[in-house]
Amino acid sequence: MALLVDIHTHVYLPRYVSLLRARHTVPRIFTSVTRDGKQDDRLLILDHEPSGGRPVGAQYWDRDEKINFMNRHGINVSVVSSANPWLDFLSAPEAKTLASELNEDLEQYCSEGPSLSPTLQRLYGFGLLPLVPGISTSALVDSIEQISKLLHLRGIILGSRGVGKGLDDEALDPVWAALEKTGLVAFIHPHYGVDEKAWGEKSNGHVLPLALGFPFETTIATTRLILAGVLDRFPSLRLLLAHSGGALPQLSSRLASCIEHDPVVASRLQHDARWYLGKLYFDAVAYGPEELGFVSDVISRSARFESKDSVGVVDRGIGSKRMLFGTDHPFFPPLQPTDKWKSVVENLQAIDSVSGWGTEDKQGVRGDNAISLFQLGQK
Ligand code: 5CU
Repeated sequence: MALLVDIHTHVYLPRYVSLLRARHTVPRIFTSVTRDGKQDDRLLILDHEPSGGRPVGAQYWDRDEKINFMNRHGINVSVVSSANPWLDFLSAPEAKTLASELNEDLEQYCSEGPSLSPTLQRLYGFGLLPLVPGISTSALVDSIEQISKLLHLRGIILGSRGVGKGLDDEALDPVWAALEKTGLVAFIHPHYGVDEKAWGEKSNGHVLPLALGFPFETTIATTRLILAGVLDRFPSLRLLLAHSGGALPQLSSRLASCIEHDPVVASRLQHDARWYLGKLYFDAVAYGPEELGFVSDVISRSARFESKDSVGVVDRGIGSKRMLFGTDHPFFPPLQPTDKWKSVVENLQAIDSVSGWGTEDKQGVRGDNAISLFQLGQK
C-alpha cells in the first residue's frame, strides 16, 4: 500500500503547554479576553515577536486534532516532534527532568494513538535531549539511551545551539557517537533565525524570520557541523534537515570553493564539501517543484565527489531517495478556515510536479523513504 508519511509535524505536549502557561516571559502561552468576553489563548515563542503573539489552540497539543488533520489530508502516518524552542530556556537540571518526562509522554501519545495494522501505528515521534549549557555528557547519552528504548520514538529533534556553542562543538561528539550507534535520526530544526537587525524597520509580520531567518539558521548550523568534520568522524550519522536544508544546496559549490581557497580549512575535510550533501536527508517542505528538483539534483551530484576525479550525469531520482514529505503542522494554518491547508496541498503538488521524478521517486518522497529511514512497521 502506498502510504503518505509526514515527517515534519509538531506538537506541544500537554506537560509542556502547562509549563508555557505558567511562564511570564517568552516562551509562553497567555490568555487574553476578547471584547465579546471570549478567552483567547496566544503563543509567544519567537524573540521580537509582536507582543500580541499568535493564536494557539488544541491543534497544537491534542492528539485527536492531529489525527483529524491527518485524515483530512490523507496522511497515513506522522513522525511527530516537539515544536521549538524545546528545552532551550531551562536550566540543566530542569531540562534533564523534563526531557525524560516528555519522551515518555510522546511515547504514550504515539503508542496509544490509532494504528494501521498490528505492526504499524499512525504516530511515531522524535524525542528530546536536554541540550542546554551545563548539562553533563552522561545526561545526554542517557537520554539517547532512553529514547532508543521507547518503541515509537525513532529519532531526536534538535535546534542549532547544541549545548550553547553550536553543532560544531566537540562536546557533542559523544552525542553524535550515541546517535550513530543507536541509529536514531537527528532532525535539525531552526528556532532563532538570524540577527533581527537584518530585517530593517518595516513591519512584515513573521515573513522574514520564517521564510529566511529559519532556513538561514539551518544553513549556518549544518555548514559549521560539516566544517567541524562531524560527518568525517561519524559517517553513519543520519541527519535530517528542516525546510529542505535552507540555502545549503544552493550555496554548496560556493562553500566548496571557499574551503578549497582557504588556508585554514583547505586540508581539514576528507571530502569536497558537496559530497557531504549526499549523506544528509532533507524534508520536502519547500513548496515548489523547481526547488525540490534542484535539491534532489544537488544530492544526486554528491556521488561525483566519491573520488576526486569522478564525473557523471546527474540522475534526479538518486537525490529523491533522501527527501521526505512534511507539513510543518500546526504552523502555517490558512488565514481563512478551509478544509485542506494550502501549505500541505502545495507541498504535495510540488512533489507530484517535479520534472524528472518518476512514480517511484514521488512515492519515495511521499512515504516510502520515511518508512525505510525510520523503520516504520518494524518493532
Ligand atoms: O510559525 C512559526 O513560528 C513556526 C515555528 O515556530 N516553528 C516551526 O516549526 N514552524 C513555524
